[in-house]
Amino acid sequence: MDLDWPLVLATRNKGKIAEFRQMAAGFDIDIKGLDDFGPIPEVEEDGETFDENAYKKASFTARVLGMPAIADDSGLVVKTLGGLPGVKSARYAGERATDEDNNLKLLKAMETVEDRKAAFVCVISIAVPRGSALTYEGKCEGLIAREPVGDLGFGYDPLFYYPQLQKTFAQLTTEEKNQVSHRGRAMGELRGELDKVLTWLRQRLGEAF
Ligand code: ITT
Repeated sequence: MDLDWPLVLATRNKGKIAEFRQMAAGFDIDIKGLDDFGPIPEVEEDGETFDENAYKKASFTARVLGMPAIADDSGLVVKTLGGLPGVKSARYAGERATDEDNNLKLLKAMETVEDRKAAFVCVISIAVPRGSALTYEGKCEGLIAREPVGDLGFGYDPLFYYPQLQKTFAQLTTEEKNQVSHRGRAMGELRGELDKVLTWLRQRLGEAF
């Protein structure tokens, strides 16, 4: 696939950027993160669903930068915690929480819980400076481990045990994780419609410029 413009990933999360870059390896696409553009206004992630937040991040960034943007809103949904940390996954232990703070809080909340079922969810939204956006969703089911295992990946990866591979996500290489993860699956959906996406983008950009 060839794009005549850079693809802006509306994220400052280095773990996400690394995974998207790995997925795009082999394609001639120039992927940029928000940190490549210097200071730009922050979008408020106050939506109640992954869908809403992904759309907000993608369309806000596309408008501010005047070029197409792709955003990922994702998180961990734990059944026995009523869906928490959910859309608040990045800020579960507080506004400035680190991954370690969030993992500790989750372990504490799950201390006496027997049912460890959880799912990672990812919604990817592609937006242009004006108008609607396209969205793709991916989900991956697993179990919350009793202690952190592995040091790869980011976020809740050390606590997300994937039974099919008998490993946590933090024990998988980026390539291995992308093959089964929520983000990899959402991107798989997008790739399945790539021709449609490119036509959609070219039409909208033709109108915008
Ligand atoms: P941006 O909004 O800048 O993209 P963010 O980290 O704030 O970065 P989200 O609001 O989408 O992104 O929150 C996602 C959080 O969910 C992330 O910080 C992790 O804690 C968790 N998460 C999402 N995908 C994950 C993955 O693949 N592995 C581990 N944790 C993940």
